[in-house]
Amino acid sequence: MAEFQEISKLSALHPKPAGLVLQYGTSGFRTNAKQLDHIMFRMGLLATVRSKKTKATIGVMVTASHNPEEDNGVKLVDPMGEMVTQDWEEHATQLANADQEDLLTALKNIIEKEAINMSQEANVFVGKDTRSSSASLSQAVLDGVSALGGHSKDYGLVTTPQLHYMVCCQNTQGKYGEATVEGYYTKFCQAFIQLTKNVRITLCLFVHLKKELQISLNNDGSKGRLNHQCGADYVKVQQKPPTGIKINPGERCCSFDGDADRIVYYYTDSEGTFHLLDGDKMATLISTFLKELLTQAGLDLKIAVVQTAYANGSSTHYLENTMKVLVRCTKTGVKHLHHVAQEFDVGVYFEANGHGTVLFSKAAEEKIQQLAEDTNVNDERKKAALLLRNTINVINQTVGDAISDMLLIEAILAIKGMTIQQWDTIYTDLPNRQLKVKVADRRVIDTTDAERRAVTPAGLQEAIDNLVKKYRQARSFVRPSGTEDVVRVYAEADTQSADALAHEVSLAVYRLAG
Ligand code: NG1
Ligand code: ZN
Repeated sequence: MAEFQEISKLSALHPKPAGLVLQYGTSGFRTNAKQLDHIMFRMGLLATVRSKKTKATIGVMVTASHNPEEDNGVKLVDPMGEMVTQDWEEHATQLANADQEDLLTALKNIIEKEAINMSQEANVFVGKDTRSSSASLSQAVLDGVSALGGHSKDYGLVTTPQLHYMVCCQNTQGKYGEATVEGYYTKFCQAFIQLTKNVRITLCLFVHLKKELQISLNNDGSKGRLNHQCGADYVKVQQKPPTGIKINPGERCCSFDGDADRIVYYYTDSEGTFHLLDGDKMATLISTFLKELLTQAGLDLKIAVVQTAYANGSSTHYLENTMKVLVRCTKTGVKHLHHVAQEFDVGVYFEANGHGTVLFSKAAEEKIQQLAEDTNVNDERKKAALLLRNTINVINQTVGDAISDMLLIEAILAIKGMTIQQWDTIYTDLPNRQLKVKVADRRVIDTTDAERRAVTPAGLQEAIDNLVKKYRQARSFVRPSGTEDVVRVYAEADTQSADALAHEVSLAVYRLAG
């Protein structure tokens, strides 16, 4: 077939370095940008085939998120804006690792296995981050799409959540919004104005809310290296503000990661102490707000918070025991959280590192909508239903989105008349520490119970249990990272002795898995 000839010709321009093996992990392919040209071309091919299979538009995002500037990566976005399925992750790995001369065979295998109708039209949306390598790498994706005769739309510089949003809008015939960057900003900004406008009407007697949302931008990609001593990951892991940013006491700050799907808040107090408000604090604020509104609206909808093992123990304790909210723990990686959140009417999910959003079931959205339009309900119920409806509109339900999360948090703080300090004191984080350990093969560590216990190597879990016993309110676990060649160690305890516990557990990892 003509398209296969085109692939042979074009793939020679994107050759695979001999011996390179990469795996489609929790966040797609991610490694040094120099090794990715052939991967991008091949993901262009795969996205085209996926589009033919689903008869829908597929997204390809070129980014390495929070990784250093010299890395890059690629992720595929499925029709409703969700991550691709497990089977297709495996196809991606197969295609990526096929030797140059076996590429066509590998592609044909996928086409056959999935019974793809090759005459079906294909559409692929492509986006990229601000890394210097992203321009040529996204061009390689576009080459892959055109090699198979697919149509592509290059959105250029966009955030990951914007691309997810665009794909979802396109495949729902505009029901979710308009599939343009302008459409994205219009939708979420209008929802924010609507949400806070209602507040002004009801609370203007008590609180002076006549303020616009004033934002001052730093490290916006116009200069400096992406994520270098800044960004959500830096702030969260280092537990300090980005280098070179002047923060006045009590000033509300937030940091996004390299592709703006993560956000963390922070401030420094009058003594100069740094305070971080991470994904757990956001999940708590948002779920409390939603639970109160659901109660006021008299809506019997099941709300749950989905976390990972990295969630601070204090947050879980507060949610379960004070807020009486159902909490579920899953494996690391947004797709796991997303799936569990879909089981509830209202599923609030956040990774501690600030990646998260809220999902509303179709039934929940309908009930809220009906109540908001019902003329026979009392004012309190109606007001709550309207707030809920506007809250839904400000949330990007396709994926965790730093911009949309920021607007939601800002709206909630404004509605509740809360300062960042008051939000921070809802519960106190247990001191904690994350460390990375380099071992020969991190896959020797296998885990269970949502990654909270190590099954292999023998003796490791027992060693961790014995170390944890020496500390109060302590917890520690280890797992192989899905995005870096390291083992991650997490520890928390009642004091900053969590640092010592993390260190001791790291030594046990060296000893037993090194
Ligand atoms: P790994 O490298 O598997 O720990 C990291 C984050 C995840 C997730 C992915 C994707 C931590 C501890 N892990 O995964 O939460 O965000 O990157 O970007 O923050
Ligand atoms: Zn990211």
